[in-house]
Amino acid sequence: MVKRQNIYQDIIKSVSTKEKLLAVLIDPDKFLIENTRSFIEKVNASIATHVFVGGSTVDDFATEVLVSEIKKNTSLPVVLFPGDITQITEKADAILFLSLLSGRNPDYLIGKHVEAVSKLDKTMLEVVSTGYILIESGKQTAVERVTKTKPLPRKEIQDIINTAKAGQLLGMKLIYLEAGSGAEKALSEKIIKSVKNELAIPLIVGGGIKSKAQLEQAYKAGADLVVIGTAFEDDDLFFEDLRLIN
Ligand code: 1GP
Repeated sequence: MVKRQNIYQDIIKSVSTKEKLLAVLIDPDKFLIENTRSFIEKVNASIATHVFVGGSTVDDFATEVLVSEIKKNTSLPVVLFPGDITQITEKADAILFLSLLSGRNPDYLIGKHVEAVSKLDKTMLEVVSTGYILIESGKQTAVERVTKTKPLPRKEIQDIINTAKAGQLLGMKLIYLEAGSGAEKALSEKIIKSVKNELAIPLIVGGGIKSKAQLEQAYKAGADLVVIGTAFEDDDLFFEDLRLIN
């Protein structure tokens, strides 16, 4: 099986040429498989550069079935954003190997990663080590509930910066600042800018982004890749705002 193994390098290249990236996040738990084709057609016609697949709680095999369907309909890279090891499937191109740096639950810092190794060894997935940082966003999010961890307070900017830098010093390849799916408040420009200024590795930002204006604000503040899920689930017309021009 020949697989793309350059997804991370492509992100690095985009950062150096200042090309901004957008991932559409599909949660297998909330998505009807029969809608895949029409949904992915809209993704293909938009400025999206990646499809992320994952959720906090997903039925076994739902991810594999969905990823296979997505791959049939797009040439965009499909990246796993797993809430659990049951969501690992070789049908995708890459996996964000997420360590929840904002929390102090050893399972989500290293435990599940050890469990994942024998599964990953059987795949050709590109594994991208990612420091995942959950930031308080107005209400409890699924990540908080499932991982039984507390998000970092929004006001503790230095703590957020230090957490991201610790991830970088540990050799992680990406930092993902997360407000949580369906967050009431997306991350502020100040948080994104402060972290970006101190980081040498690419910065992913997600959670609660519902408009083109918010997307542009996140890019302007320094996000290299933005992840949007709920806004596409709630409003198909949102794709119209993000159509590829040309
Ligand atoms: C969630 O960051 C992603 O993990 C996307 O969040 O669903 O709020 O767009 P939304």
